Amino acid sequence: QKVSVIGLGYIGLPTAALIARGGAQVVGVDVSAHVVETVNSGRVHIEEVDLDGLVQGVVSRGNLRASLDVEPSDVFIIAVPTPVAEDRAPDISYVLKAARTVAPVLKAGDVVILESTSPVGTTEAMRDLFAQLRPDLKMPVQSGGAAGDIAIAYCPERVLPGRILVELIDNDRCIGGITPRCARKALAFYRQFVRGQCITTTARAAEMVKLVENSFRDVNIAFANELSVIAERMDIDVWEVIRLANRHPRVNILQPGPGVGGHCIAVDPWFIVHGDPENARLIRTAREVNDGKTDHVVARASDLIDAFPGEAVACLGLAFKPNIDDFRESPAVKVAARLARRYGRRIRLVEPYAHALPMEFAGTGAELMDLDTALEQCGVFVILVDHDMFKSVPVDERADKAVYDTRGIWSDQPRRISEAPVGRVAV
Ligand code: SAJ
Repeated sequence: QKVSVIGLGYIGLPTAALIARGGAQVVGVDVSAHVVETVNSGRVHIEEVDLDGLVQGVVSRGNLRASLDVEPSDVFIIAVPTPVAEDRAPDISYVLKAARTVAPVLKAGDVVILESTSPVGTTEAMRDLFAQLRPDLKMPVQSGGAAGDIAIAYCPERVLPGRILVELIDNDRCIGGITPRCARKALAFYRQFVRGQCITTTARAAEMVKLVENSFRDVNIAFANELSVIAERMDIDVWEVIRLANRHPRVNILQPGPGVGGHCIAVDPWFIVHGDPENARLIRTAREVNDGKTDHVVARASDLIDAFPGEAVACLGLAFKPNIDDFRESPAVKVAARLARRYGRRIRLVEPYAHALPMEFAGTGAELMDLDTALEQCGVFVILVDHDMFKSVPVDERADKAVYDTRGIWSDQPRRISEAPVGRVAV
């Protein structure tokens, strides 16, 4: 069996490597010559637990190779980006571009699977493009149940960065076929390497499932973020309220923070909103609440910094979530960069996972600093990420600090009275 994976990113490369480990001949296709060269030399261009060893092994055994060009195969997996445009409209141009490169090499019996997070209808759009480019092949059609010469399916991934290789195998998969026969053919393929349950449905439903999963999380985080703003006004500890409310057997509130980051949860809900703007009211509001939380944190942190003029400010954490080195789309970077632009040299960035100053801070005067030095030199602390390293600072080492804690990790922090004439600052 020969499998081509189009797009060697965070999903495509681990997927290609896992299938190759199972013994298939896998070709990873990417538009970047750098990515192709890196993979062909047995190395990786992305950080993911255990991925380097796996890629090195399958490349050296000859099961995985990378190429700039698409070749004839039995199975094609498309895993390319689907960003949102400035106007929040989903951009499926990379999917259609990938489909255009696959079309010329398609033959009867092939299976084409789209894995990219996509707005509802994208798999059908891909089918229509194939039909246009390859009139010699019979395409699967849902109504009437025509079998088609090729099988086309949608199968979203739902892996968590940092656990990708484990979750690719263990997570349940939802496999949506353009027709039931398409779904069955894709199912037979995934069963070879997925240990979780594989459940078939329609392509449209599977597309929606992926969007719904991340929107569900976004809405729930928005609930926690909205609560945190209300509780702050009422001078109540939101984390205590959530902890106590979660003792109810049917309540499970998530954690507030400085906003929602990453490449999925803050993006995918817009695909639903764009699909039905009139009815997707809660989903849109959740996005606005979560983005608004970042603005709120900047304003409140600025109040605190202004209350202690002349003191150095430590921003703890830049990653988009705890204990990882991924800074893309990170609300912590957004907050710290805005503070750095405003307060310049007063801002110190404490991020054990950063080796260099991220470009957002260039020219601001802000600098990277380790935690111990920050504890010695800074009077004001803005906690943006709940890295384990920050959680473990004992209270006696920070009792004299003024703290704005967006993650609720220093719940025993005593309040510090402002020395500035603005009066007492609730921190
Ligand atoms: N966050 C909070 N409070 C919480 C939980 C998360 O503020 O209680 C924030 C995080 O700090 C982070 C953001 O949300 O900034 C997203 O983090 P995450 O851990 O919720 O999710 P991701 O983006 O790493 O991965 C998500 C996962 N989706 C779901 O949990 C529904 C993952 O399974 C998906 O595969 C991934 O999106 C994706 O690629 O779609």
